[in-house]
Amino acid sequence: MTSPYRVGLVAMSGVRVQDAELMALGLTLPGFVERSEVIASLPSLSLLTLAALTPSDVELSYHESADVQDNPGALNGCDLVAITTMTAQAFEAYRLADQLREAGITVVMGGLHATAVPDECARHADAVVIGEGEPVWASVLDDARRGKLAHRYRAQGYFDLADAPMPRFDLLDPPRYNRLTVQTARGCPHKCEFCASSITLTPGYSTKPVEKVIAEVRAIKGVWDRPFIEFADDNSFAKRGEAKDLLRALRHERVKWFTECDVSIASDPELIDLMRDAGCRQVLIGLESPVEDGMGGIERNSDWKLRQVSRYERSVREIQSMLGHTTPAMALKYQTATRERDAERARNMSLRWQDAREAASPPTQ
Ligand code: B12
Ligand code: SF4
Repeated sequence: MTSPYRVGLVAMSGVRVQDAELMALGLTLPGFVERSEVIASLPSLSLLTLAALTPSDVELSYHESADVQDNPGALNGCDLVAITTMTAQAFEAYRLADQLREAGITVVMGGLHATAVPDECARHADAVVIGEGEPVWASVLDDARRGKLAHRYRAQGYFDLADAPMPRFDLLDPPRYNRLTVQTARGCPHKCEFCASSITLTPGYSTKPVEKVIAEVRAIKGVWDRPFIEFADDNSFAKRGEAKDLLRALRHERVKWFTECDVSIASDPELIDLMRDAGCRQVLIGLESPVEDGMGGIERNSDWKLRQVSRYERSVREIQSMLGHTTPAMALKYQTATRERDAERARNMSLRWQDAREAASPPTQ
């Protein structure tokens, strides 16, 4: 009898909050350090998704990088190891990949970092997957098993989230995580010049059908009674009608959740009411800068971000007052000679917003 083909999935989890320059300017990123303690343990939804698309005769194992980084021997029985990459942990991923290949294990890399710099990743992997994984993963495995692995794979066209498989949450050891993720939307209708997000994977904005999202939430509840869910979206709620349908359905699931969206929700009180009733406990909104200087041209479709800055403070207050529990965040863009002044203004604004947040009821999770 031949032994099964063994595939190890390695998630480069964890959080990186390191910018000595920003710290020297006095920025403390209010709320982020606390948030990072909660979320650092999130598992990799990309790998759980690929696992769902893996033929049943392949033996799968899921690993967090922290467990294998200094102990690559844990992956010794694998024929192939798939590593998901984020730029912040690229060097750790490369080191692990190099060690595995020296041990004769085939390494495949994919994810946002591999998509951004495939040539660099190719120096450390037998194959690099560029873009969305769903359309090509089965071919990667099939080719690898036949000894015909190509160096590059790139999805043709774009994956429709209506075809999304149920992620293999059952591969996880739930007690080690604080939250689990569900993706309700991929892409973003905006196009910010610095964005390394799922707009890198898809030029459009696609949403997952409501019934699929609810099925995933229920699957999570199957492994974890009272989960806290993080939506792995860049910009939830951009399609308002569908978003409201989802929120109405989510209300009955009685779960608490966090998501990322844009500041336009402030002008839709019905949406915010639905979010609150559906269990939203935190939203993270990328404001980029507290001042208009330097914001011009950031959003390439219509300078949408620049046009929002003057309303930021009011919008954040409105969202906080309606939602109750929120963690607004600024992804600050620092540039040129305005840095010192921006830092001062950001500090003031952050503190005022934090005051408002503290005045609201404390988050429950
Ligand atoms: C959840 C999340 C996290 C979780 C990650 C948990 C985990 N173990 O993966 C936590 C909270 C830990 C986290 C941390 C950080 N994150 Co984060 N995070 C996200 C978020 C919101 C969702 C990721 C996700 O699950 N997407 C859904 C899955 C299905 O999509 P995907 O991961 O892209 O995978 C698809 C393809 O890329 C591909 N694929 C992915 N991996 C692989 C592997 C193989 C082998 C193959 C074949 C294919 C493949 O197939 C998948 C299906 O199509 C994204 C934004 C986003 N929407 O992607 C930001 C995002 C990934 N994070 C980002 C950043 C900056 C960070 C931090 C640096 C923040 C910080 N300052 O600390 C840290 C760094 C973490 C690290 N270890 O390096 C950036 C990454 C930019 C970059 N170039 O890497 C993003 C894009 C947000 C943004 N807009 O800036 N994050
Ligand atoms: S609004 Fe956010 S997710 Fe959308 S393109 Fe800009 S930075 Fe990326």
